[in-house]
Amino acid sequence: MGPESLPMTITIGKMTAIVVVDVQIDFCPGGALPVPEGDKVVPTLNEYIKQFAAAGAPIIFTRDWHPTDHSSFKSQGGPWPPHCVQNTEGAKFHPSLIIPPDAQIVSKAEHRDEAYSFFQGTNLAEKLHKQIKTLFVGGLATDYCVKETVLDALKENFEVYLLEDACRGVEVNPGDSEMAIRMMVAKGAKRITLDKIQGAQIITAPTRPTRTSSHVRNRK
Ligand code: VGL
Ligand code: ZN
Repeated sequence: MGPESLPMTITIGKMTAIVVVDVQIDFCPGGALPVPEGDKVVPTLNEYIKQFAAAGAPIIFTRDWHPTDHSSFKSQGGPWPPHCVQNTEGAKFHPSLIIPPDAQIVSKAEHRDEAYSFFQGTNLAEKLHKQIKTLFVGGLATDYCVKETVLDALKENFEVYLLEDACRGVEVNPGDSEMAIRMMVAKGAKRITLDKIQGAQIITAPTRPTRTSSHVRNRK
């Protein structure tokens, strides 16, 4: 299947989760490790989040959550300025991000080792597989945590959609985000944008196995 062959029908329900990666103050303009236009993902992500909430689909937020002496910090010989230190202002989610009360929050890189993917160092894949088949992934940064999370999710045999209009990259080297997207797609991720989900009809499935799911169909 080529990248153009998106399925006509996208189903959103209990088996499809949205994963919002690291939309934290430190990764937004003015923060300690700002992603250019990082804050621009917020309004778009909020629209996705509302759609998933309306469908009763699981909503997961990841956060970079480092100790003060994290190995990725320059002071420890790593590549980055200190960022997303546990319990600091910069580690908080962007204030405009909608966080529904029943959302799951997953902290990562809590110990000294760097972990760009939220599957790293957790048994999350195993837990999620009990219920979830498909992950819709967006957030920050396209060329680090989003990329590693998507690639790990594909390795763990999830179906993965990249929210192409709701992610931004650090771009240490110009073109890094584009390259990251190409790699994710090459490994099997499908790109999707809000218009494919928004304005769609949410209907309750009539058959028993999917009874608790809502289906979102594109109006063609
Ligand atoms: C990230 C650099 C360092 C990310 C986290 O969330 O993409 N990037 N730590
Ligand atoms: Zn980090």
